[in-house]
Amino acid sequence: MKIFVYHTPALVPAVGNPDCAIAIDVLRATTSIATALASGAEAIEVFADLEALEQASAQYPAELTLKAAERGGSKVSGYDLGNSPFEYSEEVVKGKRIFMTTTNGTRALQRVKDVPHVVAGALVNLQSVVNFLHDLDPAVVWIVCAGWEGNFALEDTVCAGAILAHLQKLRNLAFGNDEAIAALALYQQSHNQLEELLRYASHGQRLARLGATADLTYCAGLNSLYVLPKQSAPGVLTAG
Ligand code: 3SL
Repeated sequence: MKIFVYHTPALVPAVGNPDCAIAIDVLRATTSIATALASGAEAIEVFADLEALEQASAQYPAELTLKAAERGGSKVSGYDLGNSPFEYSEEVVKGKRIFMTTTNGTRALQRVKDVPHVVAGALVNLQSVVNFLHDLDPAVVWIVCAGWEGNFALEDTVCAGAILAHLQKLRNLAFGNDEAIAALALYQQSHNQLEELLRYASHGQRLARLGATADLTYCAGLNSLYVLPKQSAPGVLTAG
């Protein structure tokens, strides 16, 4: 298995044929997606922009639908949900299809939607992702970090490194690029201080300024959920 890590969706090569892609947005989109599916949501459908979300959600029965939108860390006014994992409780999301757009995370998922196998990864569901890769044994994997508005984000890269570190315990891996080696080194250096790293990261500081410090603790919770958000149709994630 050969694994490439990309720090942002823009760094993903225009051509290439991976067998599998893992999209990561630890703060907070893929953490919230994992939480929603663990809480019994029927599916999460992801969109890069509000217009596409509105068009698609209008085709779906309103009583089975929730619309989630985040920009700049805050809920977009008029939407049912923002992007805090605490909003995705069983009472709120069970049986619902969630139409979601976020600043970076849903765009990372959109970027890889044509790859044969797509999964959303976060620290909270790390082992599920590792087990999935070990069982599937794809020849080429892209780990695509959401980053923040085109820039590197520590929390996503450390999660990429965590996947590599834990997968390496199960099998031999080939590193496809230097970013993969750097991600592994970041995780090896900081695996005992994941919450501190998230608080230190620029987006962690942005969320703290918005009052979302409990989210940082939650998003740093390694393996707190056993759920695999897996693409079942382009842009649609269900519990695999
Ligand atoms: O960038 C994103 O997609 C979000 O996860 C950002 S936030 O954590 O909701 O601010």
